[in-house]
Amino acid sequence: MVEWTDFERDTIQKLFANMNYEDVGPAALARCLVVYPWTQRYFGNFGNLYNAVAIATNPKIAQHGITILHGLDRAVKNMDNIKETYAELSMLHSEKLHVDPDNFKLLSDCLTIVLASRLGKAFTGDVQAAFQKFLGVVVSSLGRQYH
Ligand code: HNI
Repeated sequence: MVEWTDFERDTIQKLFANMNYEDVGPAALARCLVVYPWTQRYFGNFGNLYNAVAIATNPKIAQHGITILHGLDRAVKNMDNIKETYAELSMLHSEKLHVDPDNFKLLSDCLTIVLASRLGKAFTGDVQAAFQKFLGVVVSSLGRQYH
């Protein structure tokens, strides 16, 4: 069971309340596919992923980036119950999509970098610490149904 300080809770709620999902989600997923090209293998039916520009302008990737952020929303709304909240999504990624769980961490790092670029000075060490802790719980919960 994860303990959250008031600052951490408040920071996570505010970060997501003020986040532009249409910007951050697509940018984070596109970055993940560019920086870690082996992650492209799961998106074989998403059309053109030929280079960084193709990935950044691929509407299916953009849409899926937004879907992922809405997936994170569930954890934001259930910060005390993230493990159970993601039981089904973890099963889906494991048994149906066969996504290697190491990739969750890679995507979460890209999300951090994109958010840092958008927030600039407001992305202080304390804010990053809260965000990384939150993403760490998400990553571990998404990986729980793997065996
Ligand atoms: Ni992920 C589908 C959430 C990481 C590959 N993913 C989803 C869906 C959600 C979601 C929500 C839609 C489920 C449904 O249709 O019921 N994914 C998340 C979250 C993370 C994550 C919250 C981590 C932060 N997914 C990843 C990673 C990969 C990934 C790292 C691969 C590298 N996900 C997929 C694929 C699908 C998917 C592939 C199916 C897409 C489709 O539409 O065919």
